[in-house]
Formats: sequence, structure tokens, C-alpha cells
Amino acid sequence: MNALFLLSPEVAGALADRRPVVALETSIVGQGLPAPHNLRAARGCEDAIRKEGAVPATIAALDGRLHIGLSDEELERVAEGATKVSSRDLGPALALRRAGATTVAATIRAAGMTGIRFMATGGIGGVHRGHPEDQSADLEEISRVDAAVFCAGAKIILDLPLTLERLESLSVPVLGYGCDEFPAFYSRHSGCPVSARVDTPQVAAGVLRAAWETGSKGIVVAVPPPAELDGAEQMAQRAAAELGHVAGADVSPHLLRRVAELSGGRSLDLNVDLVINNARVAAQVARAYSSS
Ligand code: PSU
Ligand code: MN
Repeated sequence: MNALFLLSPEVAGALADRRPVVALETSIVGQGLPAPHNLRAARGCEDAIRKEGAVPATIAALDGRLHIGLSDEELERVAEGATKVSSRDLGPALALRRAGATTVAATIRAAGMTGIRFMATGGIGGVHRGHPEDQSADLEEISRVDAAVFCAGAKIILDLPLTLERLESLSVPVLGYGCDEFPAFYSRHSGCPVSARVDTPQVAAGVLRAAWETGSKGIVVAVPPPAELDGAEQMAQRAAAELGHVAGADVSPHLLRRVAELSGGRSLDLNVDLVINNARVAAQVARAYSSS
């Protein structure tokens, strides 16, 4: 590690003592959710991880350094305004001293370099509906870094079958946590099978260890959402059809905002609940992994 990384005392202590640590992204705080849902989600994830006996490591770029573990004031700075930072944006964000909210790709890159193997998010990025050339850097980055990514599947705004095809090509295991079907973010059902099912933290930890010991890098652990949003599929279709000229990094935040409008805000509460649920499961599995 180098001078660009700044570990919080809590995270540094946990790593030194080999206690379980779960990394959290901040793009959900900076772009994915509006206030006050964004801070509710971030704080809720941290609380859920601590309650399970693990340590949260929320990651963001601030003042030219990559912070691994944020104070509450630092978290508020990210919420007040930060640019979206994917893995390719890390160098520019740090050298140009931008406030940067990290995506899954940037978060697992930073976590991996710190020795943290567990990470939680709402939903990973993937292949966009009707625009298969728009593929989230999350997918390639997951295939390169030793990280278990806990999520409620990929975001409903995406093309889930194509996203799963891509993960298969990249040889990324997709585990269903208590489910046979890949969840669809706001729904438990996508009609797409996972590559293996795990039902307990202990079984999940054993599968992660065996996969890592046989050369796997990133592993997706898909956790069904705690509740469902009726009509999510239709709303996602409509949002994608209305996309217009929005492109690049703005696509996912734009689509999530549109689904929030179409659902009268109901998608926001569910998004908060599901990301906290994923953080809780990640901490349970991280703890089982450390004690096995
Ligand atoms: N999960 C959520 N909301 C989000 C995201 C995940 O519930 O906003 C973020 C993640 O940081 C993910 C990013 O990496 O969206 C994907 O963006 P893109 O499609 O531009 O790669
Ligand atoms: Mn994209």
C-alpha cells in the first residue's frame, strides 16, 4: 500500500487483528440515492455490519487520498457532492483532489489493494437494456479482484440475461444466497439461474474459500431483496425506452431516478432496505470466513 491510501483507525485495527471487515461503496450515496435516503442507507449498512461483529470500511476519494473507512463528517461530504468514480477514474480523482464517490468497480479495486475481500452494495452494474455496448466496468473489475460482492443481483434497469452471460464468460461464480434464481434488485425473480446456491453463512464461506483456493477472483453473492416492488419490470422498461440522449456514467443514476418517480418514491425505501440487508449478510459471511 502507498501514501494515496488512508485507513481509518477502526479499519486499520481490524485488519491488524484479522477481524472481519466489509467494504462499502459510496456511489449509492453520491449518485444512486437522493437525500435523505442516501445517508440513511450508508449509516444503516455500517450499523448492520457492526451489529454482526464486523467492521465497515466505507470507501471514497477525499482531499487527494483514498479513504478506507469514513468518519460521519466525511460521509456527509460525499453526500453533499462528489463525482462518480469508477476504477479508471481513481488516478484522476486523487491527483486532481476531487471528492469522489466510488462505484463497485473502484471500491473492490481499493478494497483488494488493502486486503479486504468482502464488499456490499445494492446491485452491481451490468449490461444495459437495448445498449449492449454499455457494460459497467463492475463486471471486468469483479473478474480481476479477489472480492465477494454481496448484492440483490444487478440493478433492474439492466439487461439481466446479458449481464449473467457476461459474468459466465468472465468465469465469475454467481452464488444465490438462499435462492436458485438471480434476484432482480426490486424482485426476487428474474427467471435466470445462479451458478450455485448457498444457504448459510458457513456454507457460503466454505464455497468462497474453495473458489479462491482454486483460482477464482471476484465472486457475486446474490441475496434476494427483503421486499418486492410491484411493477418494477414495467417501470424499468419504460425508463430504458425514455432514456434519450443520456449516456455514459449518467445512465444508471438517471434510470434509478426515473424508476423512483414512476414508483412514487417506493423504490427508494426498498433500495435502502435491500442494501442494508446485503451488508448484514456480507458481515455474517465475513465472520464465518474469519472463524473457519
Ligand atoms: N447499487 C445501488 N445503487 C447504485 C449503485 C449500486 O443500489 O447507485 C451504483 C454502484 O456503485 C455501481 C454503479 O457500481 O451504480 C454502476 O454504475 P455503472 O452502470 O455506470 O457502471
Ligand atoms: Mn455504463
